[in-house]
Amino acid sequence: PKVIHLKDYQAPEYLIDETHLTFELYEDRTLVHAQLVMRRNPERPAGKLPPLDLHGQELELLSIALNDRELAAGDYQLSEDCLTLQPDSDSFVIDSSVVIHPETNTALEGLYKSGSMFCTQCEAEGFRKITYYLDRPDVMSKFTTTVSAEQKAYPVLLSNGNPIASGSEDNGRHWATWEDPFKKPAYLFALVAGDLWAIEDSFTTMSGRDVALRIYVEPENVDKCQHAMDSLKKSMKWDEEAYGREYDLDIFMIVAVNDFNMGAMENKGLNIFNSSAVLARAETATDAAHQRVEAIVGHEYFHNWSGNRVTCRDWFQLSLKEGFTVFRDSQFSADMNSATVKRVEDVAYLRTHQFAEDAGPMAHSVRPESFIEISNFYTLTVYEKGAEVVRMIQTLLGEEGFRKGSDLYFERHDGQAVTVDDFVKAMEDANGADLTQFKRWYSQSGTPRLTVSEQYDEAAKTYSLTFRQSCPPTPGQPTKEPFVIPVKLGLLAADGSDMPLRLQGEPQAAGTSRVLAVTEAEQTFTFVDVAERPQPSLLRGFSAPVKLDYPYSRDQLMFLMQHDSDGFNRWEAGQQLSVQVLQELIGQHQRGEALAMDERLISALRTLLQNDELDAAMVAEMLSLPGEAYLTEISEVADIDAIHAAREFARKRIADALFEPLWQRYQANRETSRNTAYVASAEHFARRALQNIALSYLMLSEKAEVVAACLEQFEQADNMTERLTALAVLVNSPFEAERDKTLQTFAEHFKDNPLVMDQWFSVQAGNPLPGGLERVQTLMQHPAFTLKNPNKVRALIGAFANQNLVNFHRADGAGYRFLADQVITLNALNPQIASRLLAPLTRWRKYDSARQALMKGELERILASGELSSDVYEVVSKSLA
Ligand code: HT7
Ligand code: ZN
Repeated sequence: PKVIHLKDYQAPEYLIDETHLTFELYEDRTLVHAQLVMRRNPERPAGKLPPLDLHGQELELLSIALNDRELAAGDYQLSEDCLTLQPDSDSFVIDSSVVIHPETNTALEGLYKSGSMFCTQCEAEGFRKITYYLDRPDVMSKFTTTVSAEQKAYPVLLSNGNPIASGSEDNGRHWATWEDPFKKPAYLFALVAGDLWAIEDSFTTMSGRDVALRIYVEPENVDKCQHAMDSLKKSMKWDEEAYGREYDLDIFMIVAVNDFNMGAMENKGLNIFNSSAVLARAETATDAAHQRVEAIVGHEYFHNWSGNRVTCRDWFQLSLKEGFTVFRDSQFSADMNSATVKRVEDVAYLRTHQFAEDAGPMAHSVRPESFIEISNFYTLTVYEKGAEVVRMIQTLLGEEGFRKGSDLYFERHDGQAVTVDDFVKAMEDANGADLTQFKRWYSQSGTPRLTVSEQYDEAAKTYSLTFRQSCPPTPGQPTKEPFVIPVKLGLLAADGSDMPLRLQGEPQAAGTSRVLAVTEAEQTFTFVDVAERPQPSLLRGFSAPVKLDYPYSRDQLMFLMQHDSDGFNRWEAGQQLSVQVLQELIGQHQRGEALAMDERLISALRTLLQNDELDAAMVAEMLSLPGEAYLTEISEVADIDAIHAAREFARKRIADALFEPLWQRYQANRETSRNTAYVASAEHFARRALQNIALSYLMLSEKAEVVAACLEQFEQADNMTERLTALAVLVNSPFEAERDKTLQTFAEHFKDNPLVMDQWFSVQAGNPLPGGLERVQTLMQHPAFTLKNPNKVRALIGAFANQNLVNFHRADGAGYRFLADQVITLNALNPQIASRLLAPLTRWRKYDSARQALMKGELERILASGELSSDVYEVVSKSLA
């Protein structure tokens, strides 16, 4: 397979000014006619006309013409992924007709069928499976699209832009033409045809234009779209207020499809969504699902500027749109809900999953240098770390400076395909800043470690913090240069108040929380006028994606948990305390000692539970112990069984010691839930989060009154958040009869709702009790399961391999063998899903030598299993290198 390098980038030889497409959709084939109005790229060297290489894959060519002259077989060359011909003038028109087969397309890339509807997914390189084209993001064209299909089965025909004409034919077919006035790359093309219903609304933009809003779904889902519509309107308003960005077409459409490889796609004016990212109502979707819908609707909408109006020059620049847009959607979610809870969730996710990626064989920089298959680079590094990099730019420039930079970026590059350098340059130019060294965050992979030591001089009243940064080697990058690390910090006095901060050389104190830019491998900052020895609160709000190393004692952490004025760092202190306590338990388990837990963790949690004034959502977050995956990530060699035993022991100790306050908070909150209709808002999410984590602890007591309360919640709740938690805690409990009954009742009730059945699969896939693999194998035979639907694969197999660590890492390797078997099957059906699914096997270096051998053995078996897709080949071969 071919490796593509960023250093080899060249601008295209030809441009496509206009693209006119006609689709004739039939049940057994689709005909695609494309007319491309092309010209030579004036930015390329003049001289002899170079050959034109059009991308194309899995296309059956019917005809091709150059300037109306039909070409014969000898006039062009065809290979597996390219059609080459020789233009004879600077401007010309290409007409082609091809046959494609959406009805057998299980890869869900290009044009495919999801149930009875036709839909597309063209990012990153799916358009070449639709027609011969320059399928690269720096070729931007104006599209006109006509779709024709049988009227009865496909009453709704959609594409990008505005509808300009439609009509019926006398053979039972009809057609519609759409015109998109904005130039766009092919990856933003979309087409949908189906029997769909829509909910409609409208939005008046800041300049007073009315935009029609439509969400299209299958008829049975039309009652589950209101939350997405509300989220869309909030997103449109927020982008005007926060970034000054106004929507530009007369219509904005979202279509929900059941079969989709990712969450959603920002096609111009016609977003296509995984139904799991659109449909949400109290009875069928949890609070987390409601928040996910809001975030993804926002994310895709925000792409209209950060991605569509200003797009990427090439796929190495993917984070230009994805990192920036994730940052924008995180700001949006923070503004719509609790900002601290959002930050806590994002950081916990980043540290568990992106840090693991950065330490593994697929580690790459935010702007990768090379790839074999671009689909493999829609990663946590490009998305989440990319968003952290943008956040650091904002931290360094300040909110106002950042907004000046984003305004300049959008204004300067509207209608262009640009690079990460252009983004940073706009930030620099708008602020007179120099971000040259900062840009190492885009080119160096790996997670930096920041080690901090302190020195207090009582006589001089000075306090010095010394920062040492290093970054471990990653594939292809044995050594690293120092990063610019913004460290937001405060110093706490013994009474818990924030001290004024004055650095040596400064005329006066400036605030009580400030950002230091650490730029050298080792650097000391000295504060003066420090009246007493302070407790440092470091990296407030997680101001940089680094591993912070500071020797906090448990008493210091308890102090920070109570007093830090930074909400994020209060949570962080609790997490660090829990990590210390859990690591001690893990050690005891490994040495075969009786487990004994440091009771200070319990007293800290008791204080939290007894304080009614605290935000319930934060209390819920602080009651949640670090997950097994995070404990794995921070272990040198992860001992899954010890991690699981230690964590379960701690949970049981907390449950026993805090039974009373947990029971009291549970009952009070459940009472409110009983008396309040479901509302999808931050305050109600918070109450239910606390109620549900309390229930999960209380069930460990195995008391009859708790089981009864759990069953009451399962049976009486008016919403999925409460019902699913009750089901999950029963599934993970020893109460077999209740477990089987509730599982059965749930499945009977929701058998016709695929998204709810996904949750039913996930709850069981994550059950850590022995026999997990056999349960998953049995569930694969369930009529609601199919390997052809990515949501089902993620819900059952993905949840098993990523969340059920004790069962997946079974010592006999059966979990690994099972996963490898699924990857081999999926490789032929859906390569993108296959390659994502195999990620847990790539982390083999984290485990003991016996497990390492078993995991590597399965990777080798995949490699030898026959013809591999480029997706699977790249991940497997890099993991074994
Ligand atoms: N920009 C979208 C990426 C995407 C995608 C990429 C590869 C294969 C399938 C895909 N579906 C969507 C989604 C986003 O980040 O907004
Ligand atoms: Zn995106």
